[in-house]
Amino acid sequence: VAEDGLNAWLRYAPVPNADALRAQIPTTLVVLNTTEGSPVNTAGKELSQGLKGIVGLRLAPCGKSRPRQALTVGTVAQFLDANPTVRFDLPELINDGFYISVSGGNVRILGQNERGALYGAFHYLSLVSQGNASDLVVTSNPEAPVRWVNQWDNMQDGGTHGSVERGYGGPSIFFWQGRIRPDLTRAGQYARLLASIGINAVVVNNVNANATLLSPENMDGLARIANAFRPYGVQLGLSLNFASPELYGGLHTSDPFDKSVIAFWQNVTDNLYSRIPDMAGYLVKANSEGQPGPLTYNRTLADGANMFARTLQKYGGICMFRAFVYDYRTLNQTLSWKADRANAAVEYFDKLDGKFEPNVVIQIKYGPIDFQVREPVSPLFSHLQNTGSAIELQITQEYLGQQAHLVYLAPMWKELLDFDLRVESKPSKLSDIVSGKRFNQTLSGYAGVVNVGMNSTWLGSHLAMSNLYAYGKMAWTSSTTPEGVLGEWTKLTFGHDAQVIDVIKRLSMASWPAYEDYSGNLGVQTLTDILNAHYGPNPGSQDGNPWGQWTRADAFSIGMDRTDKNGTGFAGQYPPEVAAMYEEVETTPENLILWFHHLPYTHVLKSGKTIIQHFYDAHYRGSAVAQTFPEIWKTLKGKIDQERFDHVLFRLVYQAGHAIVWRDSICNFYFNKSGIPDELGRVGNY
Ligand code: GCW
Repeated sequence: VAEDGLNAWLRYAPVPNADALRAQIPTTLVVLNTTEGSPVNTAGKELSQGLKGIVGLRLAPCGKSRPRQALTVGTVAQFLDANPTVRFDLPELINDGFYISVSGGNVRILGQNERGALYGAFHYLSLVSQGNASDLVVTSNPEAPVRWVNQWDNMQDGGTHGSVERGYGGPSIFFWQGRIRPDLTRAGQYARLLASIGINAVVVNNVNANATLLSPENMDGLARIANAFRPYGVQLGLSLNFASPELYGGLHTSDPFDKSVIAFWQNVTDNLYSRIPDMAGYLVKANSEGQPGPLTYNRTLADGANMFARTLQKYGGICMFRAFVYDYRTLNQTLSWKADRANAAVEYFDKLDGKFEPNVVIQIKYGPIDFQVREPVSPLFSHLQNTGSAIELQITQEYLGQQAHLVYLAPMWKELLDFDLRVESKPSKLSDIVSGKRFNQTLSGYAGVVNVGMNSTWLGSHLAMSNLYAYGKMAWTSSTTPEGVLGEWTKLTFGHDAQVIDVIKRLSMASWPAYEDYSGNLGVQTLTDILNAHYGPNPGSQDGNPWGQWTRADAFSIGMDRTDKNGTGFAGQYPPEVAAMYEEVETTPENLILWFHHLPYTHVLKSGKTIIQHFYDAHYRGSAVAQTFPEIWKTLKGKIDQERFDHVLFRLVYQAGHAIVWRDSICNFYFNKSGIPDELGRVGNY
């Protein structure tokens, strides 16, 4: 089971209609590139292994003469080379895209490039796993070229292991004792999972980066990680510490305009590319949360990003530059009603649009603060029209229950991606901005903070893996539906039993709304402990903290006034139509009302309830929903293996209990603040 956990949705378990399916699949496999380590060769191995597991078919490699019916995998170019006489309508494929045709006993899986061929093989196996192998034609292209994941892996954690910041699945699969692990088996297994959902790069180290990563020994180690990734078409990316010239290079400055600094970085890049010719590029967190950056030298963020980007250009590498820039030392809520961390990204980046090198992509967290249970879409997406952007999502559930709570995130992502920013009063869905379509950008896309670890479930929880699966699928096709992709994942992970699929759907689809209900509703932020753990209820920490994550709760009222007229002005950072909507209490969607407005607890919502009553009711409702989770799960006893059954049950029981802790601490806290008892007599001094 532990091993199956590692295989996640790639278990290749036998399907119920295996015999019928097997009869439809050719028995000869033609692999158009058999070079060991090439993605096409990997595709061939996956097909052999997969079809053996799923339908019990042993594919025979093709001999000298080609049979008339075969399963063929390779790139379009390789196929045309090998079959000069075959008449063939070329599919319209872009980079990484693939084409599958199943007809007349022939299966052709062709990629625009090698990686695309591998994606096609995984897609085909997924179709067979879901019980479908008959006549079909699929042409699939990714919406965006950047489909990366980020790992916040530290090289060392005082002890021996590399820890993972905000990681809940054990120590790093890459680092150990300040070095790269000698055994990188897990790195390869991770790349395999990622390739199967279309992810093309992994930034392996934490954005709070350690400069010692740049030692020759560690560069050699990074090359070994890249080698483990390469058969899966996954490229390696690196986070850099901006101050490395001083911290590691012995220079007296890290000023991006200093010649020796520029030479230092060019040398680093050259050394990396001599070892890893296909490196994806860099990720940089600068001038944020105490990290060094160009502003320290009175240079702009663009000056900083461009310095890295230029070193990468001759290699085709990308510099992902994070928009998560804020200086918490300047935030002091007692000084000003207008202070607002949410304003920072647009303030820093707006004037820089168009000043970035073409291989810079601005990586923007979905909301203006920090992975809260509900945030409005970051307005920065509407400001960068001449610069590529990528949305940063979090698969690891930092504020969202840290994998100890089931929270299926795809519904939240879908809402964000579907949001229309109405730039220049034209349709401007977030998904069309990050696909590059809306502003004609060639480099743009998705970055997901995943933070898997050595745990045999990867994320620490079996059910949490649906978030990773959905992330990849949505980054490929943003119109992917949360329910559809969940059903697919469940079939691949837990089998075809209709009841299993139904139960996991019920639990998962109910989970984000429930978590929002018991952790922080009406857009007030996740009312968690903001000071350190970001786990469990701590509404008291939501004000007076130095992180600028505030609710401004007092005895009478609550919420950040982010209006233009009275507040922090954040609402005014949106294009006019959206700004107008958020500016007024009446037109602000109620699930964000306290994000944008400071209102009395007695303010009456559209439901007729006061804000405080809504708080009480929502917290009771959400925790009641969580109470049903273990009971619903128990109906699956005997339907899935005992180990996974118990593992999930343990977490759901815990979640049910913790939801009550959440409910009671939040309700009591706001009762104590406001003195207003619950109309239903559940909260108050009775
Ligand atoms: O929300 C904060 C997290 C930090 C993280 C930071 C970031 C890696 O709590 O752990 O640092 O965001 O995204 O840079």
